[in-house]
This record gives sequence, structure tokens and C-alpha cells, in this order.
Amino acid sequence: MKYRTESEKHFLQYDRIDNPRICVVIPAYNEELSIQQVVDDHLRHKFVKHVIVIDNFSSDKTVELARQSGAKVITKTENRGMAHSIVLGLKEALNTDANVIALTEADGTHSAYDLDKMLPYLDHCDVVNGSRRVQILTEKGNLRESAVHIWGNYFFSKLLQLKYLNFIYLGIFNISDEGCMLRIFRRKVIEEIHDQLNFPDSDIPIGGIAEIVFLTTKCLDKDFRIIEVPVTYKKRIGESKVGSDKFLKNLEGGLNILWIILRY
Ligand SMILES: Nc1nc2c(ncn2[C@@H]2O[C@H](COP(=O)(O)OP(=O)(O)OP(=O)(O)O)[C@@H](O)[C@H]2O)c(=O)[nH]1
Ligand SMILES: [Mg+2]
Repeated sequence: MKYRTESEKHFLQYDRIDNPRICVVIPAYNEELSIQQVVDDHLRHKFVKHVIVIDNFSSDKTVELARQSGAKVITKTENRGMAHSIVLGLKEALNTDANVIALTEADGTHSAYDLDKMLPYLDHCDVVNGSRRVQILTEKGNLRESAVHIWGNYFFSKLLQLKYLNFIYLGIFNISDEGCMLRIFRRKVIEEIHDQLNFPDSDIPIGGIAEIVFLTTKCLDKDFRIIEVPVTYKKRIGESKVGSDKFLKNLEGGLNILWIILRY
């Protein structure tokens, strides 16, 4: 376990991004019901210059609909899991001129609108994570059968916070929803960590939602500064792909995350 008291790099700083050029990375798997709405929503945002959809060998119309909406679509010849798409998408974003890289979901739970609340915080840090843990920002009926998803995420988030604990500020970052895919990065963050997002010395990604926890630990280990802010959380369109509405799937995801926190 890391025990970080060296917190000199984690006090107030200002480094304004005057001309944000955002590249949005969207991993997608059989999201034909939502993908167009999600791509359109982001391409309408004034600072979004690129939208990249990484399709995980969908069997529905995700690819053609995303292309119709104007996204750049990366396809695969087999399903290689969500984590593979995340890593591929972040690397692909480096081929654009974006100075901010955003990661979001294809299922319609997140909105480009929230980028406006996240961007100002990037003046003070390198990564802004979204949090879906504010009831007032949650659409009624969302996750109503899945308290275990909410509590599990909260528990593992606090465990991760504990890993970087210092006694005065309760840790160099404060987090409540580590499983939230919506997050934005300064370009330099992805430049520095993009080749370290697989298992050490391999080309295999960590897997599932644990990948984004691993991503966070990579950022923190390099002293990148992370702030978590509340974001709106709408009901997903279509079926859950990872089964976050199922107890056993949540348990499995939680154990993976626990392993990442303890191991790396
Ligand atoms: N399960 C799965 N999801 C994928 C894959 N590739 C991309 N995704 C996308 O990853 C996102 C996460 O899956 P969701 O079904 O939204 O998960 P969820 O049940 O809403 O739960 P959250 O993790 O809380 O969002 C979706 O937008 C999927 O389209 C894949 O290979 N498998
Ligand atoms: Mg989702």
C-alpha cells in the first residue's frame, strides 16, 4: 500500500486552458439505441472538436449510426472487452490536436453539458473525474434496483482514497465514485501514461471497470492532480452491458477493483 505524505504538489495552483479543444472517447458495445444521441450531443458542444467511438465488434447498427452522426469510428474484428477500447481510444485521441481528452459512456447516462462544469476545475488540476453520487443530479428511477452498485462503488472509492491518505486533508484526492467513466484529462496526462495502461510488461489491459481504477492509480503515482466533481446522471438507454444491475456482476467487479487497489 502507498502512504503518501509528500503533498507539496497537491496545493492550490492555477493553470488556465484558454482554448480548450476536446477529443471525446466513447467505448461502445451494441449501443444502437443511444449512440447517435450521445455523439450528436458531444459534437454540438462548443469545445468538442473530435468524437471517437471505439466499437467492440457490435452486432447491431452502432458503427453505422455513429459514423452517420459524424464520429470517427474505430472497429475491431472481435470483442476484446471494454478496457481494451478505453486504452485504444485514449491512444487514438493523441493523434488529434486536442489539448483535453474526455472519456464518457455510450449509453446516454452522461451529457456533454457537464463538460462545462468540469472544465473550470481543470484550471487547478490535471484530471477531473465525474461523480454520480449526488441524488439531486440523478434522474429518478436510475439504478433503483442496484444499491449494491452505489454502495460498492463508494466503498472502493474510499479504499482508493485511503491508499493515498494523508492525515490533514484525508488524502491527496477525495473521491466517491471511482467507477464513473466520465472524466477529462489534460493531454499531457494521456501522453505520459498511455503506454502503461496494460498489465505490466504485457499488452493485455486490466479488464472491465477495474481499468479506470488502474488509470487513476497511474495518474496519482505520477503526481497528477485529480479533482472529482458531481455530474448529472441520467437513466441509461437500452440494456446494461456490464450487468451493473446484477448483484453477482457487481461483486465480481468489486473484487477486481479491490485487487487493483491492493496490488498496484
Ligand atoms: N460490457 C461491455 N461494455 C462495453 C464494451 N465495450 C464498450 N462498452 C461500453 O462500456 C459502457 C459501460 O457499460 P454499461 O452497460 O453502460 O454499464 P452500466 O450497467 O451502465 O454500469 P456503469 O458501469 O455504472 O455505467 C457502455 O457504454 C458500453 O457500451 C464491452 O466489450 N463490454
Ligand atoms: Mg453505463
